[in-house]
Amino acid sequence: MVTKHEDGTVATRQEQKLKPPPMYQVFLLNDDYTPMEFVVAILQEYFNKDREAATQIMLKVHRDGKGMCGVYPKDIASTKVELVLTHARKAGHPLQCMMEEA
Ligand code: TYC
Repeated sequence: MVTKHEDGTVATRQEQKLKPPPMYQVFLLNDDYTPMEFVVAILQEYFNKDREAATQIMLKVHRDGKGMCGVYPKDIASTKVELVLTHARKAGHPLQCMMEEA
């Protein structure tokens, strides 16, 4: 952008063209072995869901194969996926967690 002042001076400024950062949806995937109670605890601990909301999401994943846990900027989504996978493996469960650009 170019601004001409009355005294003849000229000011330039870079156009405001920055887009908001892309957001990422984090999903849990169903499997036959991870206990329902473990999935509910994961949703409460890492995705700030209360017990009611966590149970609804867990049941949706159980029924439909996949369910959304939250939407975050890339680095936060990626950290949550890593934390969930680490927690699940340490507990000996095959729970899968993934992210997708929203
Ligand atoms: N299907 C699992 C069971 O019957 C429960 C489960 C729900 C597992 C959600 C993973 O992301 C998941 N114990």
